[in-house]
Amino acid sequence: MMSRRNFLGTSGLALVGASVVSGRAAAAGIPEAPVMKEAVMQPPLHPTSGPDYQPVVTLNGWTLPWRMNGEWKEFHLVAEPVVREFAPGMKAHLWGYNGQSPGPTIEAVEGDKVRIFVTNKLPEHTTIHWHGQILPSGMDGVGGLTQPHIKPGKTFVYEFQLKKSGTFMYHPHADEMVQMAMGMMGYFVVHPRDPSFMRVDRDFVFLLAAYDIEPGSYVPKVAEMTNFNMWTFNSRVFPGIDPLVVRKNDRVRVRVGNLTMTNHPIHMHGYDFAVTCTDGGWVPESARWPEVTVDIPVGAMRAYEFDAVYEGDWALHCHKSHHTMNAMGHNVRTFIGVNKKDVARKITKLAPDYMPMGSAGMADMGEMEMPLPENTLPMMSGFAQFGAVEMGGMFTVLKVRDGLARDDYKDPGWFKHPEGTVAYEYKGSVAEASRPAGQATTSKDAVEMKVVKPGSSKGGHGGQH
Ligand SMILES: [Cu+2]
Repeated sequence: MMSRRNFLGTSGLALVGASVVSGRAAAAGIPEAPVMKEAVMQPPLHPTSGPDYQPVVTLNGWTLPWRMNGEWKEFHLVAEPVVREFAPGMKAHLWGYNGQSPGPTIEAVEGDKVRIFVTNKLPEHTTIHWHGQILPSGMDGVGGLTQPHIKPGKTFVYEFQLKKSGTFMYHPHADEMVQMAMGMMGYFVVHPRDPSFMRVDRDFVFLLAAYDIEPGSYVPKVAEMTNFNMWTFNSRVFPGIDPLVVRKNDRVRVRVGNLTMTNHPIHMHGYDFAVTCTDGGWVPESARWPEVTVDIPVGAMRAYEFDAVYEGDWALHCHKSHHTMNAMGHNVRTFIGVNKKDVARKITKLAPDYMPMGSAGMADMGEMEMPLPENTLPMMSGFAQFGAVEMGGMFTVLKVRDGLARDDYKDPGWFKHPEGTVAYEYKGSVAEASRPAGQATTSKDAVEMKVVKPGSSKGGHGGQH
């Protein structure tokens, strides 16, 4: 009957020990609020009563256990400061729910009566808005407009019946700019009452969130509007994001919600797919069209589906190339085609370890391990079976494998490509293409970079813009 036991009951399938869940003493009449300490994907939480459904899995996250109290399904969220690891090597001091940011995913069934206790352990007031839910106006969670704010130390109760199935989100509607920049958000998935409606075999959820955290610091700059340096899936960055592990021939759904301040074109390799659900509801079959990239507008959710018929390691990422980078400055100069030999000779006299970089592009940064300031991540990192992946931020891998067990989400390692199916080097001779006389094409014609005295009018390439 207690939520904790439901949760531990799945531990046979657990990817990590149940010890990461620590219960709290339940106050009289209030269900306990389980807490997650680690950013590791927990196994799907199958229903133990009510209609059957295929539970979702939350990338680097978990589902909030509940208890039944009469005809009410009761949950307990605690808004509080949390520490979230973005990837090994970097931790952020955020605000979230029940020990993590994003908060735990809430799952329930169409028609359920839900009672959600919200305890505020933040230093300022908060509320929770249930994005996309059809509910009484007074349960909509807009501080000042539909309810008094929840003061620090207080607990409020939200009660409503779930009118429709679909994919919804939750987040504060109080000091919103600060509280969402600090990571307060979560998913609210409502499963159809008819278990066969829109049934899939694997159902992944994650939220897009962006942070601006200066290298060497821990707290996001909450006033930042555009210039973020950490682009995350569920407040994790590559290579810290879970892969989406899928059994060959499974029907798969991926639900992506955007609570950042810009749109994200989410692109998945290897498949075409169709958007089957938005935060407004299910998309009728006659209104779907094929896509390989789905743009997720700000404050919206898109769920897409496909049959996992093609085995392999398939990249899944935001197509804005700056969003697949970790901490970087955007005023880095372009040195492509610049010959730094003269400049390097002079600098190494003063700093023997100096490495000139960027003359041929920036790929060398993905392979080199340079010392970093405390608590930040390299701009691009991550290695796979063929070398450096040169990615960061909003990037992960869909891994489709034959013969997995039903609820097996363990990382299967890198794909073993069938012989003769990997791009290979041509070993024959390559003839020079003929070009018109006098057309400069190669690096021997590159611009020479010169060291000039400060203040010299011939600033050239070293000058300020
Ligand atoms: Cu993006």
